Amino acid sequence: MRIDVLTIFPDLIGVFSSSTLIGKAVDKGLLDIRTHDLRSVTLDPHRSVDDSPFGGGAGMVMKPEPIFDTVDAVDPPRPILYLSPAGPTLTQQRAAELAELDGFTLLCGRYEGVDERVRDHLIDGELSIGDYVLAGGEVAAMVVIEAVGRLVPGVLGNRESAQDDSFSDGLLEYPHYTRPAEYRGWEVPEVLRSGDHARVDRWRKAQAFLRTSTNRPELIVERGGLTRDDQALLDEFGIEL
Ligand code: JF5
Repeated sequence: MRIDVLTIFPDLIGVFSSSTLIGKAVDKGLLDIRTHDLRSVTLDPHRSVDDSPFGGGAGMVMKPEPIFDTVDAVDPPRPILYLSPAGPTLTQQRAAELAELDGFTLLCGRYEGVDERVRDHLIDGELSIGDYVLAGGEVAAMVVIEAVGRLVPGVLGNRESAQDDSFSDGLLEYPHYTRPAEYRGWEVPEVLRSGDHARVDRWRKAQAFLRTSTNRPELIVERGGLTRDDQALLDEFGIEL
């Protein structure tokens, strides 16, 4: 999968793309991440990528020319997605859809954002990572690359399969424990040490329901509520939602 990133801070994306999970996937040839410095196509002595807004007001706006010229020069993979809090929010579902593509491009804004003609005539869509404002799109781009990249076949090892993730069945993750079996007097639940794998699976599912109901009740509603089987599972472990 090829992911191109258009940014005025290519080094930020570069360090991320060569580190940890994503860096290993790049080394294995599974991901091809190409960053393009929007300043490198500027011709003026100051290498300007921004200018003051028509109509006045605070802040600066990203000029259209460096963005259009970079796209013309590079012909990056489509869709071109502009990272902005005004876009539809990235979800696990959307990440999975992006992971099916051969590639896509992320445009990182700074300042007050891009000239509207970039929105109207260049990009294919917008993408938000949540309802808060960042100083620029680069951190959001890294979030998208990591969320999508780890779903590309081969990026995660068998040890860390994406199948078991939170959200893969619309529920939050069940609690995890490792050794020691007792730490500072706090014991690992007996069921996890029982060797009864079917009961372990049922306990984990019940715990996932409990955690989801407590922290994110709307996710239970979105699943269509509890089935009779779900309720029986909760009853088995004496859990009341
Ligand atoms: C950005 C102008 C874009 O702040 C964000 C963002 C928040 N959620 N998702 C993305 O993007 C950066 C900053 C300034 C446009």
